[in-house]
Amino acid sequence: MSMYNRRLSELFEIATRVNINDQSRIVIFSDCHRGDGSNTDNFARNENLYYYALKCYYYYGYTYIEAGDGDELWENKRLSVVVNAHPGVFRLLSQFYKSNRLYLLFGNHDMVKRFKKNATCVERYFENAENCGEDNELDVVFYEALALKYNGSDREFFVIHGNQADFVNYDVWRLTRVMVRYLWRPFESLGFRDPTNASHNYKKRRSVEKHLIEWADNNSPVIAGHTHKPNFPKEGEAPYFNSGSCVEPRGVTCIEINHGMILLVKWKYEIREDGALFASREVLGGPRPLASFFNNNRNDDLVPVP
Ligand SMILES: [Mn+2]
Repeated sequence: MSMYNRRLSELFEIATRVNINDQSRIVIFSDCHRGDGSNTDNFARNENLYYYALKCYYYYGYTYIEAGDGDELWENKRLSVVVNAHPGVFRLLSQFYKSNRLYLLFGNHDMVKRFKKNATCVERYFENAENCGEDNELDVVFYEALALKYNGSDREFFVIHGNQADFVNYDVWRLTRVMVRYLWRPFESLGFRDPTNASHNYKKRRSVEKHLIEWADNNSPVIAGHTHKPNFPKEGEAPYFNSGSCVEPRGVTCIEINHGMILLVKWKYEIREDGALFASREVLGGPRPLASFFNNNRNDDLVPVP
């Protein structure tokens, strides 16, 4: 068993359980990389699209799950810079939070959220208030892993960022952050690609995907991000889903769970005859019933022989 396999299993054990059923509506985004609004902020070009999509999900009663790398805190040392650059988005996120429909996971680019003093207070995270309240009940919790427990059974979808299957972005993430911040950034502006980045480096991405797929094949369905490559498993493939990202030039992708079905969706701009732009939602994968991903009774193999 590989190191990654063991680590994923350990995280699955301790993951926060979230009950879902056939009435649940959930949307999973990842890798928004919300930045400072400058021209290095790749989220900025999709901000309106993302904002509109979120407004729809909020209106229709969805719970928002962010599977890591929501904020770009390698390029930006201060979260307040990010909050100030996208106030509308954070206002909307705080509405999800206030109606108990928000789960935020941290990834490698916002790993600092793991440490309490950085960004736990609601005011600081959503509104960038100078004075953070002392009331602990208002703290935003950042998770590393969730398990969506379907209909109270042991059928669970494992939600993680995915960097846990990526050595340079988990085991030595601080070192990688230093390299990216101070070494690669200047090269990047000359057109070089950061070699530690799973979304730029094809081989690296394949290796991360391989570990996640392997785990999903032997354990439970996985919903991850990190690679920026959206994925919806085809019939007969291991149940590995990827929500993609919000930093591609042409739209944002996400995973929807709606009344017992799961879909991969893309929000993008289209143009009408009269030249008006509009936001459209395209289904890239599914819908397929959640239950169909457990049909082969994977867990039966694990029953000990008496
Ligand atoms: Mn990542």
